[in-house]
Amino acid sequence: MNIGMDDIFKYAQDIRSRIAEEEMKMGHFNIIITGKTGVGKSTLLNAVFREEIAVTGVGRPVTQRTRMIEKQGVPLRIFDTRGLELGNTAQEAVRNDIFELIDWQLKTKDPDNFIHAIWYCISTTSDRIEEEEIRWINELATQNKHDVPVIVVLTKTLSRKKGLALKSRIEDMNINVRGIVPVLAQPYEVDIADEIKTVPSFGLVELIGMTLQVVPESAKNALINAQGVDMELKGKRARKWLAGFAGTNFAAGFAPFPIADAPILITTEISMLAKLTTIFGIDMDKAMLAAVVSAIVGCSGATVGGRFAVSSLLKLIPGVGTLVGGLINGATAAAFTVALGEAYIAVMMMLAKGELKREDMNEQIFIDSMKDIFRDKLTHAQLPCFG
Ligand SMILES: Nc1nc2c(ncn2[C@@H]2O[C@H](COP(=O)(O)OP(=O)(O)O)[C@@H](O)[C@H]2O)c(=O)[nH]1
Ligand SMILES: [Mg+2]
Repeated sequence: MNIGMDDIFKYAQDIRSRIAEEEMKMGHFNIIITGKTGVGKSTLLNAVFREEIAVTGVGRPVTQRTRMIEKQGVPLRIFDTRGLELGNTAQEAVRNDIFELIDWQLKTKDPDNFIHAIWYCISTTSDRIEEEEIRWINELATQNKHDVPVIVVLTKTLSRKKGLALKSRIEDMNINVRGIVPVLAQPYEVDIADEIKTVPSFGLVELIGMTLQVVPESAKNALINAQGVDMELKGKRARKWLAGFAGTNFAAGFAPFPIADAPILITTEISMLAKLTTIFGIDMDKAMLAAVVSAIVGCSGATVGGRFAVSSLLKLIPGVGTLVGGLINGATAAAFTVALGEAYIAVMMMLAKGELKREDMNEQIFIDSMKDIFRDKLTHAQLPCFG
């Protein structure tokens, strides 16, 4: 039996709907970012997160001096403060705001509202660090009621040496924060003897790694999804989830079913693709998902091979040979599903790294390379032994 593009779009639609459900379930990573105006908070946010959130995100005031920025489809809420550079009264107001915000979110009793981390930004370009500011950071770190971890971000670090020197000077001031990370969020251009040199950005992967260590488990998936600097982290998380998934879904007790009745994607596989997309944090629209499904069945024409394609793919799995009695058992289904998940992760990785452009996904070259990856994963699949 053949399947047509209508069927493919129906699968794409199903995956899309499941992605929306998974996004709802995932919850948010909630972060306060603070520090004086001009230290580079907006620049940092735009460099770290996968969407230009500080520029395009709509901020709504949550208190007099704090606004909340969020963006549809990104599991992230940023609380951005203003006025720290102003006089004592304004500073006092910002401080009260931060404590109140932490308190207020806590009182909702909904963990999805809790503040998970605070980034306090200090510019490395300022000549001196004010003891008063360090005292305040210490107070923030030790006296907030929910033990929200504070990380000091040393922004605009043009010289790593200077950044590290500043870091150890702050450490010597007995500050009680979870970490101090020098970063340069955006490459910096300098004129040296009439020549323009570029200082490359750095420190962002370290900042995400450190933040990931100190936030609660419930916020980790949202953070990994929302960040856009460490793609390997996304891949690692997705693969880890995938490893646990197959074992629980196709274990002993899985009723073998005839290949003649097999849909191109079973419900479990649709759920898997949705979950992997949400862990990774990538915007896969219907057309892209349709391209992936087309690639799985192996053709891009109006009518494709359907079940025949799947059965010939199954035979690639070592040890399966000819399908006995035309039945797919749990082990075969597991191996097939894991290979599909791995191929899908590989595609998301290529998209995230810019090695694959979304507009190229409808091209034969994408379909061929997805097919190759999938076939390779199948050929190297291991049949799990259950129970
Ligand atoms: N090249 C470069 N410029 C930066 C960096 N961080 C901040 N800036 C510049 O410093 C200025 C203030 O940054 P901004 O992010 O608006 O600071 P905010 O007030 O704390 O949000 C802007 O002109 C930025 O372009 C950086 O990492 N690299
Ligand atoms: Mg700003």
